[in-house]
Amino acid sequence: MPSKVSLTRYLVEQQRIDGHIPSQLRLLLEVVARACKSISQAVNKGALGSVMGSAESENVQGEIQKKLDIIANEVLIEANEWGGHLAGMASEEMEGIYVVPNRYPQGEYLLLFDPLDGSSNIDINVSIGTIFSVLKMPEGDRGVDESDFLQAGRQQVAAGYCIYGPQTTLVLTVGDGVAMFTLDREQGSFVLIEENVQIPEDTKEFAINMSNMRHWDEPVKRYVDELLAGKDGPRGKDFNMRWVAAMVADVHRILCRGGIFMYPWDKREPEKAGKLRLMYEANPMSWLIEQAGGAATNGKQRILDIQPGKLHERVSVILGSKNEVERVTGYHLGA
Ligand code: FBP
Repeated sequence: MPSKVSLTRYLVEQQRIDGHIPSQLRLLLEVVARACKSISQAVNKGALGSVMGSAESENVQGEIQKKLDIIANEVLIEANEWGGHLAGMASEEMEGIYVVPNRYPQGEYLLLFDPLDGSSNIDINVSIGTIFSVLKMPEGDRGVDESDFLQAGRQQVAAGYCIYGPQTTLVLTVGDGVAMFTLDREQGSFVLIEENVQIPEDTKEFAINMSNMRHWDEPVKRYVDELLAGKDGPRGKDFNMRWVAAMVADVHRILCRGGIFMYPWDKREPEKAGKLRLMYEANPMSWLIEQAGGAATNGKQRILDIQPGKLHERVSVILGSKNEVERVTGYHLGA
């Protein structure tokens, strides 16, 4: 690999050499990356930039928004509005879709994002991130509405996240494996640090919010009990637990060293399929995990095959090292 490969060069090669992506998608991803760079600067400033704390307003999920949730949302909307590559956008922080004004030619793509995932970590200086998913605008469709966005995760043409932690790292797939880029603050550009990321099929590390144990369904309870029983139990080996309470950070750890992440359905809100959102949390993360050799289910089926019914739909999430995901999914299917 040549000395320093910038994100731009990587995407140009994906377009020109490998023909994986059209120029419009390359340019769109560069706009998203630039927006993440601005968000990273705001996050990095913290209290010095008076961006900490709540915004006294609620989002469509009924959650109190953080100031940074709103700032990140605006940065992504404004950056992508003028790019000309998009027909519309959807965000965790917006009830309805955002239609790119028709003073721009209608773009070929739809962008969905969680502008700042892990909001509960914002005020305590723990990793947070932006998660995004790109879909094609249905052929010949003039004018955008919510139904255009309701495509199964397997139809994504790009997916990724940018984690704002000790480093700012962008992780991306366009269907040709997973690549990681770290922001070189001196140069102001993302530099390739790893290509063809692979997740080990087995692991000794699991991530779940254990405080919800009494609310879990039997298959999850059985699976976690066996992990906790360690080498004296049916699994015959010890497991360690991690929980950052930011999906972007827990998934990044799994892409770096393996593991299983679970936010399953539980009895607290039985009418909801889960806590996390299908379109701009579970789908992009599931495609990244699969592109890195892992697996992602809702306990019963492959998340990328779920046909969405509404924009802010929730889903039970089990993803990571293949053999562990298949085991807990098997427990749900009565194996
Ligand atoms: P948002 O912060 O975008 O609403 O995401 C939800 C989330 O923070 C996930 O990132 C994380 O995995 C989960 O909720 C943590 O939930 P809990 O607070 O129950 O541990």
